[in-house]
Amino acid sequence: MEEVNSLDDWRHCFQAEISDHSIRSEWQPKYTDGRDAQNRKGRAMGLTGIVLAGGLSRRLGRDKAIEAIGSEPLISRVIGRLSELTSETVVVVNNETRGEELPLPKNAKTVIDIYADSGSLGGIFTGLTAATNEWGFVAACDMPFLNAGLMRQMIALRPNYDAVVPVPDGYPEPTHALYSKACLPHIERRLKAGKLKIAGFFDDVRVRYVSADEIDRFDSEHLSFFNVNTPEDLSRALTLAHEGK
Ligand SMILES: Nc1nc2c(ncn2[C@@H]2O[C@H](COP(=O)(O)OP(=O)(O)O)[C@@H](O)[C@H]2O)c(=O)[nH]1
Ligand SMILES: [Mg+2]
Repeated sequence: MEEVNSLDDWRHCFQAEISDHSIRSEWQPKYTDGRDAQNRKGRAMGLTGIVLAGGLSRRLGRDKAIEAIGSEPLISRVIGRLSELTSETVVVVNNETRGEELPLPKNAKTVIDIYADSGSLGGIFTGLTAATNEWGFVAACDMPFLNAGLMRQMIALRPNYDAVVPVPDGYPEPTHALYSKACLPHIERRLKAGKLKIAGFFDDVRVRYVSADEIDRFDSEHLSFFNVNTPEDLSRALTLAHEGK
C-alpha cells in the first residue's frame, strides 16, 4: 500500500465506501513518520478477529486447521489475513489440548468454548465474549481465501447495525460475518435452549445483509466463503493457492 499523508490519500487507499463519520474516525491514516505500527497497517481499531477452530474435521478425517496451504498451515493463513484488518485475534477452541497444539502467533488469545458442544454458534458467543472490542469479525479456520477488499467493505457497513452478514447465493454465510456485542444476549438465549442454527438469532438484531452484487465487486468468484471440508476441497485449495489466490 502506498504512503498516505492526507485524509484524501487515505480514503483512496481503501476500496470501502466510507460514508459514515464514526467509521472515518475509526480507520487510522497510514503515517510516514513511524507512529503506531497498527495504524500504519491500516487496521480497523476497535475490531477483534475471531477464528472458530473447535470443529472435528470429520469429513477430512484429520485436523484441517494444520494442513499446509501454500507455505503455511491453513489456520495461520486465516489468522494472517484477518489480522491485517483487526487489532486483536481471538481463537476459539473446544478444549485446552487443542489450544496448545495449534500453531498460533504469540499475540493471539486462545479461549475455550463457554458452552460445550454448541457448534459454531457457541464459538461465536465465546469469541465475542472474550473480545475486548465491541465488534468481532468471525471467520472459520478453514477459509483460505479471505478477501481484504470484501472484509473492508463489510467493516465499513457496520454503523446502525448489530451484524453484517454476506448472502452470496441466497443463504447467509454466518461464519464469515461481523457481530457486535449487542448480539450476545440473543445468542445466549438460543444456546441455552439448545438451538444452534446461527441464523436463528438474526431476526432479533439489526442485520446488514451484503448482497451477491455487493460481494461481486470485490470477490466475483466468492472464494471468500470457500471452506475446506473434504479431501477434494483441500486439493482445490492447494491448486488455488498455487495460482496465487
Ligand atoms: N469453537 C468451536 N468452533 C467450532 C465448533 N464446531 C465447529 N466449529 C468451527 O466452526 C467453523 C464452521 O464449522 P462447521 O461448518 O460446523 O464445520 P466444518 O464442517 O468443520 O466446516 C469451523 O471453523 C469449525 O472449526 C465448536 O463446537 N466450537
Ligand atoms: Mg467448513
